[in-house]
Amino acid sequence: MVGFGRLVPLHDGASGLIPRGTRAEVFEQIFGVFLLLGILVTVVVIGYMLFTAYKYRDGNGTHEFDPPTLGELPTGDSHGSKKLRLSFFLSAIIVVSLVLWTYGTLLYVEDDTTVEAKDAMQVEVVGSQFNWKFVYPNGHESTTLRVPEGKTVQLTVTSTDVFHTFGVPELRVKTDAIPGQQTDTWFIADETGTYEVRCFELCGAGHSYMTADVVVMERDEYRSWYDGTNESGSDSTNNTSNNSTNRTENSS
Ligand SMILES: [Cu+2]
Repeated sequence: MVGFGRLVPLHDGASGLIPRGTRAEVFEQIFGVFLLLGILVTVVVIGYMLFTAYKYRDGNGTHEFDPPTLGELPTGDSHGSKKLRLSFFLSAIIVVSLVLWTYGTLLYVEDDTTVEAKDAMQVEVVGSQFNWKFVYPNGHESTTLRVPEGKTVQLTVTSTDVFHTFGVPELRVKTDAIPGQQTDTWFIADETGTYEVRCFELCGAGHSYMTADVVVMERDEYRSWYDGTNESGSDSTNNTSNNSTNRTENSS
């Protein structure tokens, strides 16, 4: 499982300011940057507040400074207004750069052309009440998505009935499944294992049970499995001899 343990990993495709890599890595970097900035802002704000509270604490009526009196308006040319302008200016720079950086990063995540250029493997995803069906380029259909590790998988997602949302939380994948439309998304699974697919759009009574598995296999293992589905032709019915995890695919 890819957790938040590795904050801001900078290996592989990380180049320049905008992070590259799998979706999980990209979202971890966004999380890391926001976490660091959040900590920084907290430390500065709380620290300055405590410092000010101490500096201007109530003494014995003796003050080293000239405290404002009730009803006195702040004047524009004091030391304080410079500080106010500086802090406002700095905050604006931080917020604007953060917005631009996040936007650039998300553009990379959503960019179809980067994915297509990388010799991605294509799988169609069809959602229906209440299951997911995966269709491979050779016509093989399954209710389990099998993919090789480390390879870009491009998904074309649609639905046969109502709105669904296809999502694999651990791989940071989520996209709408809309009848009559196709939405594209992609992911790269770095580690072998089984990941859970869920529906993220309340679509009816069986919504909570609308799950499936993504099985990430070693490349050779995947190759031989996929060749096996190839031999048996491109029939569109259940192919139980090649996939023992097939479930019922038909809904009413
Ligand atoms: Cu659903």
